[in-house]
Amino acid sequence: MRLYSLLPHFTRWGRAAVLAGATLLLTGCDLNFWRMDGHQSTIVVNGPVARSQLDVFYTTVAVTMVIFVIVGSVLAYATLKFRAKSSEDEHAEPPEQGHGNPLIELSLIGASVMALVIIAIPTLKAIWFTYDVPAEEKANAYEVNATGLQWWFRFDYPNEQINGVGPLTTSNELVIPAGRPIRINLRSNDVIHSFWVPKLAGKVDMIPNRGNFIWLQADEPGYFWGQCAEYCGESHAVMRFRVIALGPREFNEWVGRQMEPARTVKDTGDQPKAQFASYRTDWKRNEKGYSGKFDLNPLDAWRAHQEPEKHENAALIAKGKELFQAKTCFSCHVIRGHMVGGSSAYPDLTHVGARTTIAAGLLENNPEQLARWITHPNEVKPGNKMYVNGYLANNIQLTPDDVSALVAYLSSLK
Ligand code: HEC
Ligand SMILES: [Cu+2]
Repeated sequence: MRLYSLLPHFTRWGRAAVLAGATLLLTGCDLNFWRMDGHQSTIVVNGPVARSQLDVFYTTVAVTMVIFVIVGSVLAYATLKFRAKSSEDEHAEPPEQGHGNPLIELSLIGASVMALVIIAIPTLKAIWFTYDVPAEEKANAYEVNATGLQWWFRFDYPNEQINGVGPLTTSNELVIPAGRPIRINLRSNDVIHSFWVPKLAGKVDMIPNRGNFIWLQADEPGYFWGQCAEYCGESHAVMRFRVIALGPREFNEWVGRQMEPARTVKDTGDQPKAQFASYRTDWKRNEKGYSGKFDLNPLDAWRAHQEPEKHENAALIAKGKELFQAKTCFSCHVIRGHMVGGSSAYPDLTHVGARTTIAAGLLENNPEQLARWITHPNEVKPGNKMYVNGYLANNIQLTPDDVSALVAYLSSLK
């Protein structure tokens, strides 16, 4: 209470007013704070499942507010009316004690039951509604598989089969069609994780050896923040993901691009010599390096990310591709069409350049952050399997030139 003692000349109310004013000043500039519209808000929502859960929340708040006001008023009335008004009152004998009033007690029981029923009806309706896609919408639902792995998410699209390969696979950014119910099968590869996109739906656990599912729907195209919501080990707090909802045509175009094998940049002779020559590779832990702020709105930033860079250095990219094999990266990561190797236990990088984030929604996907990730994976994300099973086990060492080439290659994989 240091702050309090700095304000000795104010009355109690004066101090309270000063503190309230300071709080307002500190938070007041952030409009989203007052609208309660953070990235992971459950109050400003964008889909029918989250909305039905929000309705239950408001119903409960309304009922408990009524109880609060009634009980609070009775308490205030009794406290004021029967307080000791003089020093004589203070030493007086307590008044004669009553022993219950059946009418009041029965009414209180009745009122409690009523309150519970008022909360139970919308709660049960919401449990039914959020459990599975409504029957009349089933035919229109789109199916996706989401798997939790320490500490990232894999997404498979069983409806989009690639000849001789299997379902389309991506990681950490789940792209869905807006306006359609999405039924997501939830799986885990190791420990219990939990799938949570607050603006679209409440959380459901991903449990090893057990099939769980969730459904959700985005009202409109948008960019949504998600998070693993079950403690799952060292880097649980940075096990994030994104959901990108697109209109039907844009979604189909995205699927079309993703089904293609990895992109190869042709040498046209007029490309710059060294494009990504100067990243910092000396990142230290906890350094600020990613931002929650976007120049564009996040969905437009995602769209811009789908396009190849204007000036690509084909020679550097080709060198990066060689290094990806030489440094054993390919033994974990699939880059479909470029090299044989990798497994579904590690993120598929066939189109990694077209994502807005890397390392499970933790870092913005730009050359600096890519360089940071591949030079210091363990400092960015303690204990992660890329470091433990790859960098440590295979003793991967990268020179600054290697980093430039690998970053150019990864960025070109649109
Ligand atoms: C032992 C297997 C393994 C090796 C070897 C490996 N990685 Fe990874 N990589 C992973 C894992 C696991 C992740 C996910 C880490 C996380 O987010 O927790 C990952 C994530 C990534 C990502 C981010 C993917 C995304 O969708 O967010 C990039 C880029 C990447 N690795 C590049 C490389 C490069 C370049 C090399 C070689 C220098 C390499 N990896 C070697 C296992 C490996
Ligand atoms: Cu998790």
